[in-house]
Amino acid sequence: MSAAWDVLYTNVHLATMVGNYGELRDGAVAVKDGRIAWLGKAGDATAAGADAAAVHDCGGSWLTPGLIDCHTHIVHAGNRSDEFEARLNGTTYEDIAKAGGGIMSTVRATRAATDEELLKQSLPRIASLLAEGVTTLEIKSGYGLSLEAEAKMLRVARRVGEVMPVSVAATFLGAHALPPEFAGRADDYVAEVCAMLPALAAQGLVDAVDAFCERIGFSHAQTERVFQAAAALGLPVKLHAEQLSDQHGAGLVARYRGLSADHLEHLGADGIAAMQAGGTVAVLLPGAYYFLRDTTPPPVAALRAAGVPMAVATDNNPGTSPMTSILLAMNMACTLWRLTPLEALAGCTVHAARALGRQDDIGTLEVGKRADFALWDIARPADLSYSFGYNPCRGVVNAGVLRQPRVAA
Ligand code: DI6
Ligand code: FE
Repeated sequence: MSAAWDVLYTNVHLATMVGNYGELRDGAVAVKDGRIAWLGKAGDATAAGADAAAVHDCGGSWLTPGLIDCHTHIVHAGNRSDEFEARLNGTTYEDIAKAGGGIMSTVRATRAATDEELLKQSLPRIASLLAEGVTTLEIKSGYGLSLEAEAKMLRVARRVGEVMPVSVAATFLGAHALPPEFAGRADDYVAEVCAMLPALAAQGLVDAVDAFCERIGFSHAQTERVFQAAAALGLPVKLHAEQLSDQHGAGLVARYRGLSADHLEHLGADGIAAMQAGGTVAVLLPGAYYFLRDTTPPPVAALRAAGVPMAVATDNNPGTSPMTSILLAMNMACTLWRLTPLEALAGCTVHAARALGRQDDIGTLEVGKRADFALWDIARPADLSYSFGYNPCRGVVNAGVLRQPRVAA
């Protein structure tokens, strides 16, 4: 007779992230076919009437939904530590840009890399996130800026989900920067981006469409053209909005019922109201704020008061956030911007799932959801936001399978 459950994870405290932390001490979770089949008090598991083919003793650790990094540019070639060092030795941004540095140096390196090289360079960064309990990862294109090179980035993003125990959401960010071939012809490049989209979507490479709406990126009108191309294909949109100035991008993405508006340091009251009405998640990216030594925090209190869900992500990228720690992003969101530890954890679970449009599948511990878990050697969930530079993850479960067991403390 086959057992009703494949695995029962027991001797564990649960933070279901339903409601608040949804704490359930001395709990157990049953998995069947990669999904959560049952959860409750450990003592009730037998009464629930099912037996398990295997039992995993979690040694009194905490179990949360697997963490979700819902905004990254983690697939890219090269890095920019040379520019970091040059700036700290007195070179200006202007000098760096004149010498062909900045984002274009990453575009050159990414264009020059083969699929295999791009994957090889990206995997150690991804492994760092996965070791901290990440089970879902969003990866943007945007350093190719041609059909061929954007397709390569998105293929590599898909490949990451095949070779690593993580589910990947691939986002097309063709409207990230103006490639040199289109200098002075931004509208022509936007037409090119809109033309790339059907070809990339037809290859199954696009889960969502993003753009960089900024004075140094693309205008409100140009961004809307990209959104129209996405809408024509039924693809959801998200936006780098109000990072350096208020372009009213959050209002635009909310009008398209977008999944998320990201960064938001310069978000105004109109944008908050639009996001509230549109059900658009605010994705907060403290790594970029820290690395750029920005001084204008996003309007966290107003977002909270409006009930706009807030997610937290690494924004891993070589220019403004070379950060490969989601736990550090949580700590920064609390220390720099006064999120509570509960908000920070919700920001990397339940609200991050919504920012990817996957709230019915991941982000909380609920029967029927994907059995993606992180196991932690902590005293209480707030520990995840409290310490920094310390990794208490003792195991990661992907679709029910324990993939990274570490030696129990
Ligand atoms: N906003 C940023 O901060 C990064 N991209 C974006 O849209 C910068 C990316 C880079 O400098 O490589
Ligand atoms: Fe970004």
